[in-house]
Amino acid sequence: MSATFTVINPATAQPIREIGRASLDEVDDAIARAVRAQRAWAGSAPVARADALRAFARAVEDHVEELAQLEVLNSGHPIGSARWEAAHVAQVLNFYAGAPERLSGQQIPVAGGLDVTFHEPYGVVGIIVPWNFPMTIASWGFAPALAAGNAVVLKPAELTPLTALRLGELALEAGMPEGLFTVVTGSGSVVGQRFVSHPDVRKVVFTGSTGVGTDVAAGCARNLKPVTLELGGKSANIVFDDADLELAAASAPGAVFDNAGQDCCARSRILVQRSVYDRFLELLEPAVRDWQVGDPALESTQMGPLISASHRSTVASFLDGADVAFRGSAPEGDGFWFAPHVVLASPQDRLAQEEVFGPVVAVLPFDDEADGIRLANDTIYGLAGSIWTENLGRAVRVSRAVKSGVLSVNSHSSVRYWTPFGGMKASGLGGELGPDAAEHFTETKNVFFATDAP
Ligand code: TXE
Repeated sequence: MSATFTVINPATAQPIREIGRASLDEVDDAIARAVRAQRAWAGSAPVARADALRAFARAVEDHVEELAQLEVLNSGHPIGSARWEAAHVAQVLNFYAGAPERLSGQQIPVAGGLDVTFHEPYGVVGIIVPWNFPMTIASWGFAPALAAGNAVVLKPAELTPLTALRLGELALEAGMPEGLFTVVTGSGSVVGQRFVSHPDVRKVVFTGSTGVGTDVAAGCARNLKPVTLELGGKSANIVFDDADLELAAASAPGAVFDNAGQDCCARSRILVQRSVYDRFLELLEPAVRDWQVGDPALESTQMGPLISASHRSTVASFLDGADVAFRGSAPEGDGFWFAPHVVLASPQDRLAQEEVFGPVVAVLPFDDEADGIRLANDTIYGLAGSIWTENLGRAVRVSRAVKSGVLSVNSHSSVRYWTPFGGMKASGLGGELGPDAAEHFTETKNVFFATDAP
């Protein structure tokens, strides 16, 4: 096996850099250093950990432009999105910097003594990150894990390691202890699997495909190791006939074509009530044609290329035999470009069931509220979704009935780090973000102190 892999710019198909492929021994070394660093970190004063995380956040803030430019180069994200992502990492760090001083246990009334609980860190946490949002998804794991007193070993995706590597450097530059947060590059089968099998990694956080996530969970089960899974999605954008159709249609492209559809929350099925189906498609067409696909370095660009040539082939395969209603545009030439497509589909079509992870949206009609809910729930996934209606009662009923972890009414809300995020069904296990995420990186210890005189 080669000791390096080549990172490619997806907008030009040109190589950018060679990155080391860690061996098993190198992974084990990083874990051993993490074990040592964690002991000192967990033993330090809560305020010291809070200050260290705030210093890390400031270092990220000071390098937002550099991180954003790296993401444009490595992932083809439009510069506006990439700046948002880099700033988001700093915000996530700042938010969880409050956690060390707030991880309070309980005092539980008992006879003959005092009973208290402690939130003990796991020790070393292994975080496995996909290529679609390299910085943000990494931070959702490492910020609360560090805040709770753990050390972190982080494996970025082979395709997109550059921002994670830079974040690892910035942590050290900001004064975080050596070994506490280590970015280990390499393959999933070596580095990722070692996080699963190594006895000193006490929790794993995995974001990626449902297939690999299931294997990771099975491996963690064999080692009795807790695991958080953020997996695929086939989220529904449900448009009722009483909705503000203009707004629903104007916002629909952003909800699925953002990041070229390579978003676990992409609203990749638009379910439209039959009575407004034709009108909605009329309104959607100009919005899709106006969607700006091109050079990610330009401020005006809304969508860049797909991540790789092989991923482009996978996305293209979904269009075999599909009924394309209309499409947007994309540049010609080098780079892994793919135009946005709107496809008319039936509920059992592959396009209506499987995650495309590209700029292809399936539109399906439904008859009434019950039919819309049935269709929304008619996939193995349950991550996100949007509901468009002016009827308050319906908004409440439908948002309770759709089996998804993150829903939005009359908008397509993006992730807010201070609110919980996580999927149901095949979209995941356990949650991330929100007020309780640091606690997810601890286990509760209960201690009884006898007070009765002997
Ligand atoms: O994901 P993988 P890939 C979906 C999406 C996409 C498909 C494939 O449909 O087209 O998955 O993407 C590491 N043990 N999503 O191939 O393979 C791997 O190195 C431990 C949806 O990138 O799941 C990478 O760091 N780790 C999703 C990470 O797991 C292993 C986001 C994800 O890789 C491993 C990404 C193993 N055996 C892809 N094999 C979403 N919905 O957000 C691989 N890895």
